[in-house]
Amino acid sequence: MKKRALITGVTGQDGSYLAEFLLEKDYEVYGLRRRTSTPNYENVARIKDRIKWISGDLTDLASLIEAVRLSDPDEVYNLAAQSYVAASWPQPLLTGQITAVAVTNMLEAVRIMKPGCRFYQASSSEMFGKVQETPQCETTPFYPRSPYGVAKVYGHWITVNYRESFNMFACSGILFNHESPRRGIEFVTRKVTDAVSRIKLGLQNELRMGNIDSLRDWGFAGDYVKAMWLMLQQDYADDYVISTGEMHSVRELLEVAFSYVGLDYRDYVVIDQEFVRPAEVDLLLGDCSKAKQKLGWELEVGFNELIQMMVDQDLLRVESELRAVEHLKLPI
Ligand code: NDP
Ligand code: GDR
Repeated sequence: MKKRALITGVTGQDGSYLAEFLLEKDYEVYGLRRRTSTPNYENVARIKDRIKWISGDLTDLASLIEAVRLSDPDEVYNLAAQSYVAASWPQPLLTGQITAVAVTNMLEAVRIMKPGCRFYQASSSEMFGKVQETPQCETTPFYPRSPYGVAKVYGHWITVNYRESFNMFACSGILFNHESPRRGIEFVTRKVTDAVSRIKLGLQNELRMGNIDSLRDWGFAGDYVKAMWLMLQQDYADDYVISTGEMHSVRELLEVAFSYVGLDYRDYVVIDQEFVRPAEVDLLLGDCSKAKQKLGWELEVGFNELIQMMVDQDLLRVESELRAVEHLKLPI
């Protein structure tokens, strides 16, 4: 019998990598997708036909109950969220509904329909916010600095609470920033690698940025989804920090990305208050020794390699967009 997994947020960065990983492991993969006027399958294009699609929204409990009934899953990965920190100030209530309260919807759907199923909650290093110690590990107190961070703290504790109240196999992965060529274009790594490609190809001549002194622990999304799966293969449900244990500033990110194509970021970057946040998380650095020890998890892609991979992919994409535009200009 094939194992069955239900993934929420499957069209996002992590969902797409996780779906590929589970399909390789011969899982039947069910993907929850919210209805939109123009569906976007870009991240899952290569595996779209191998995913069993279920329509639903994290804020609609009835649709989640139906999703669990239809998929009858062995494992549920709850990755859906309003995940962009900067958007959580202008949309704090929406962020609270999707990123916080809707975690209870998903847990309730599982508790009602399939309480024996294993559950993964996508928690975040943003919960550490104004960090109380460095590096941050599973026991570091939370001090969130954005409506998004506050929402994730709720999602984290409700997952722990369902584990303790109903004896559910519910795990919370406290993942530090992880990136890839599939990262949403607004997030800082992708914003930079996309801009570097456009500047290199003569389509853009400046890059407007917020606080370039903040420090992050950036890893590769493809490595991080393996940790999600490993958490659900253990004998006991638990919570784990997943990180690289290395910290780099946004400024270093700019240096690596621009110098990779032979440019100096100082010639192009303009600081713009529009991208400075009302409250900042100055630094994040994870200690993932528990995951290494108990899950045997290891990362494969380092910081420079990650950023260069993203620049390479953006260059290819922007070049092919350019070719398409040139093609359209040809006389017919
Ligand atoms: P993305 O923003 O790329 O993906 C979010 C996904 O959630 C999308 O598929 C989106 O669908 C879906 N979604 C949003 N709202 C709803 C809703 N109301 N109902 C159903 N689906 C919805 O996020 P990532 O892949 O980067 O992150 C995955 C999870 O991990 C998120 O919960 C994020 O907060 C968390 N996280 C991410 C980290 C990172 O560095 N990437 C670090 C730590 C935690 P649509 O395509 O329609 O927009
Ligand atoms: P983050 O990621 O907030 O850490 O949340 P993001 O890439 O948006 O920001 C990282 C840091 O870069 C600084 N920054 C800018 N950020 C953006 N987006 N745009 C800019 O122009 C810019 N200039 C400077 C930010 O201020 C910040 O310090 C990500 C998300 O994936 C969350 O869902 C996840 O939970 C956390 O990582 C861990």
